[in-house]
Amino acid sequence: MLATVFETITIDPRGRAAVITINRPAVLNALNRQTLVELSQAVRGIGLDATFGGAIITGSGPKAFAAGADIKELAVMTPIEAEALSQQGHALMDAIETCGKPVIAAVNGYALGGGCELAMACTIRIAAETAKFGQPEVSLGLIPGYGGTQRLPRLVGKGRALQMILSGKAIDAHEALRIGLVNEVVPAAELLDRAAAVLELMMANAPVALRLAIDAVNRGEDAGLAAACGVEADLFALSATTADRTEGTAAFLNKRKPVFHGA
Ligand code: CO8
Repeated sequence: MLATVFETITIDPRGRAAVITINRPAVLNALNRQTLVELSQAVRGIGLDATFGGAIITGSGPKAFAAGADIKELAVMTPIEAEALSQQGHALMDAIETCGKPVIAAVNGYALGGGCELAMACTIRIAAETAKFGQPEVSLGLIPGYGGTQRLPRLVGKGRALQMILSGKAIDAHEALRIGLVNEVVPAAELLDRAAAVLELMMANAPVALRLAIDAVNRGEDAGLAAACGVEADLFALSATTADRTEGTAAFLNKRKPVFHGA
């Protein structure tokens, strides 16, 4: 189990899921340096902890998932500090993408700037009807710095991404669904239950296969088709070495439920 004590986030087990809640409601869960560090530690810890099969990231309070990087810090940073902070944010997003387990963003309100970038680094996004998404950095004289200029076009296409990034205007949850920024929109009261149910469906499958499938999608994303299919073939071969493959195929052929051990 994760033993670390956190100040800006909480972690609550919910079955095999770890629910990570960003807990700075007075500033709409703005992501300061400490929050980035704590989220990174939490995600890495969950990735290595066999008691957890996946995670949900959400925000405390009814208003915000995360209203961006903490503007108090952005107001005074030097360019060198800005680069370090940007790299720290990238390290967090990378930790989420490579933790080997599904991580669902349960977006309960504002997901702006770094908050939108955090949601985009998650495996999938489920939004409350009240959620809002945006990259308002240009209104502050900045540009997105936690991967937004790269992940947003990959998710919604270049034109829509540039419209959001250059206008700085937020879109609502239904528009986010329409353009492919989120996977589902649900009533706010049902958000956590729905995220947990979707994660449960994923976690019922073979853990190593989940890890390899996430890896195949992420590593193939920027490669040409032939190279990406090469990555897939290698990881497919790796999946064929697992006890879970033996169990999963035997269970199907014997018309019973598989019991996976993640090996
Ligand atoms: N940082 C710090 N404090 C914040 C932030 C933030 N991002 N967002 C809200 N707060 C604070 C407010 O200052 C306010 O504090 P106080 O009560 O002390 O005045 C409190 O939270 C409540 O906020 P509001 O009163 O403004 O609440 P409203 O309901 O009126 O408005 C909004 C909600 C629309 C979300 C509004 O708060 C807002 O526009 N927030 C800023 C959104 C924004 O611009 N986010 C992008 C930040 S830039 C960024 O994320 C860059 C990421 C990459 C960084 C790379 C590092 C180098």
